[in-house]
Amino acid sequence: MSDARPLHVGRPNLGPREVFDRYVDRIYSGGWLTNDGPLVRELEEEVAARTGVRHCVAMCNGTVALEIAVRALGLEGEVVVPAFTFVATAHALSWQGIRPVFADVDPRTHTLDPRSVEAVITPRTTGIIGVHLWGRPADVTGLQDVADRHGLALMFDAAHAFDCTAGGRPVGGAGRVEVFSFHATKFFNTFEGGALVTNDDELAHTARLMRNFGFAGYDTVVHPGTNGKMSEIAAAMGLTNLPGLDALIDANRAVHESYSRALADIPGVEVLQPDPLERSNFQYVVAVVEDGAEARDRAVAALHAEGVLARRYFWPGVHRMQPYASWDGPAPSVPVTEWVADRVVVLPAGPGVTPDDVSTVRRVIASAVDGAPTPDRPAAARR
Ligand code: T4K
Repeated sequence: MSDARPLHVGRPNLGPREVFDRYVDRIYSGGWLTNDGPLVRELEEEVAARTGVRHCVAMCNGTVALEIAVRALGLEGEVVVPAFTFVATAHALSWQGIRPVFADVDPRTHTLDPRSVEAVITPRTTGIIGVHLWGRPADVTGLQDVADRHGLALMFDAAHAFDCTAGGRPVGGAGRVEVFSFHATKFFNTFEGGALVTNDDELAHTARLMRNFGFAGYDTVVHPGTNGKMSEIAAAMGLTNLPGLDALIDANRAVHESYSRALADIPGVEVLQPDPLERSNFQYVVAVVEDGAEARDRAVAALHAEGVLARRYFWPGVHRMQPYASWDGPAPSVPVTEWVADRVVVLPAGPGVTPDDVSTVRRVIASAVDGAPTPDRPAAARR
């Protein structure tokens, strides 16, 4: 590492402090802190415009937004989800008494494979949740086709995919509803936060009611609901960060390309590439160590020893996490998920990463996986 800066995944993208301060001044002078405040409304308008959808309903986090989306869609029984995702995708269902059924992912994209979805549909299935993992769009057309043929509701967990495209269109308008996370570690953050976006007027109306305990007026409750509201300070952070996103994508892309070049000559290590036909936010630099879990974990440990906090993510697959691992019945057949979960390492990314940092990461990984010529280990000495 080039200096004592922390080099880790999940470093927040922060807009200018003076802009944030101006929003804080507005909060202080208005005395309005939460409950559908003016900054939340402004953020919702901006997000809806940026994603090209009719409705954005801002929420306190992505998980609650997923839970509300699931309820607003009326899902029940079983819902198909990828086994390779963050656990919140499945928990948003089981938390509400719905059974997540795990399907496999495509090895090239790490997103839900429509053929695998089709294989696990039963008479109890009511929906499918695709995940745009790492910001790479799921196979929206293939999943919609499966959903249509079986009469299922399709929604997307777009937690990673703000400002990305799917089929050339901004992520946000596919399926019945899509859900973003604006967590601190995401491309676009509001400290904690999230949003449900949809072109369905009725669904948006229901989600707004559910977000606020089902209140339809001052003392009129028309629906069961929860507290999913975004606060004004969270919206202030969002409004501060939005204008910088285009520049952030450029900076993220440069770092992604730099890693891709640097790691290209390490046999058995590959940096996952975004779809060249889509816009990506390049928030995640995902390396795949083909030798398997042992080599991958060696690389992660060696990086940690150098102060580089790279992470394996979503290991060992959600189907192997509780409570799902203990559920009765045969274990889901998700070989690609298991292959990928054993091999993925997410590297520190973002504008703070320097060429020196990338060289360090390259040197450490090469040496740990024992597969590349490095200054201290020439090619001839390798196995
Ligand atoms: N669906 C998907 C596909 C998701 O990935 C997520 C969330 C959700 C749904 C649910 O959305 P939310 O309800 O979270 O809005 C993180 C996040 O907590 C979580 O938002 C995210 N996905 C998940 C993939 O990762 P951890 O376990 O990685 O967090 P933690 O505390 O270990 O931090 C990771 C790294 O980030 C560390 O290197 C430290 C750094 N960091 C973290 C925070 C919070 C900072 O530098 N500053 C910070 O403020 O979970």
